[in-house]
Amino acid sequence: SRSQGNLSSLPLYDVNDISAATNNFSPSNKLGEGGFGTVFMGELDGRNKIAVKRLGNFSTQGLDELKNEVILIAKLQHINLVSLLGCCIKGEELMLIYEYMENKSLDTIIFDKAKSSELNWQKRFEIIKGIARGVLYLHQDSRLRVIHRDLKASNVLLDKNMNPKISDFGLARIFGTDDAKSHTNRVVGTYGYMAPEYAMDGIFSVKSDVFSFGVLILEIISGKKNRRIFDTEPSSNLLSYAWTLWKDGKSLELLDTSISKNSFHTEEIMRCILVALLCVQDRPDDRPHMSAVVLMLNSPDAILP
Ligand code: ACK
Repeated sequence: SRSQGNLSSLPLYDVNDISAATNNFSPSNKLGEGGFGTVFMGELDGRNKIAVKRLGNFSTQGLDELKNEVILIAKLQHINLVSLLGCCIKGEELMLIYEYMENKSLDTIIFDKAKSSELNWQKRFEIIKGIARGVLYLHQDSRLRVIHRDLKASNVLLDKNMNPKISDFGLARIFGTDDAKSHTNRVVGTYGYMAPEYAMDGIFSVKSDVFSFGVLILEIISGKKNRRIFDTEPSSNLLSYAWTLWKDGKSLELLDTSISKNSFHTEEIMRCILVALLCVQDRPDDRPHMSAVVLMLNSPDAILP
């Protein structure tokens, strides 16, 4: 049963309809830890599979702030964002109910040799483009402008058709204008994906998400975790490095062997790498906006430097 709760338009579910709650969040149903809380597998009304995020104990003020954020996030609807189906409040506890994502997170696949071999280039490219559309939607929706702040492989979930959906908006911040920048003393996010101005000075903007997205592209293509990529070449030299590789035709060295065998897609792969390298530039102003990223990923004729 659901009712319109005080969380504005977000359906409010009865705790008795959520199996994960009625079986007292049994550890065997635990999917993992996400930003702000633990995620459990469950069913809604005994039928539909769901993921329930159980938020930790908050102070009354913390809970209020969180509710505000949830109200905003609930308005975001996009095929490349994990949908928030509703919530459930039990005393001081808040549970968020999400659609269930059969294929779990991207990092469980791309960094696993056996599993990643099933992910051919075409699928990887679709995943990259899907994530890009999701981030673009967050950045450019005219009612709400959201900066995710923690884009990474473990925050991209895959549905049963391997469509990517961005999750974990716990750290997201909402912005009014395109070029707004903000400063925080509490840098949250994941080292290795963080833009330098954010990691060092706490400055975040749409361009800090663009940086993380660039790292994500390189991971999806190479099957290597972010740190390794930056160990090989300093990021400021990466762009010229990619050009050299492209010109010399030995580009595929960087790549996961399972996709590099198929040279048929060389142009697309290199285009992706170039987009990624534009995204991970040190200066935020040098990085493209997501609208340009989506354009470059989709169009063979997009102008590159
Ligand atoms: O990689 P995973 O198994 O997939 O571990 C993480 C963990 O919970 C913490 O985020 C999983 N998870 C989160 N949301 C969902 C969801 N909607 N459907 C399925 N699994 C989820 C995620």
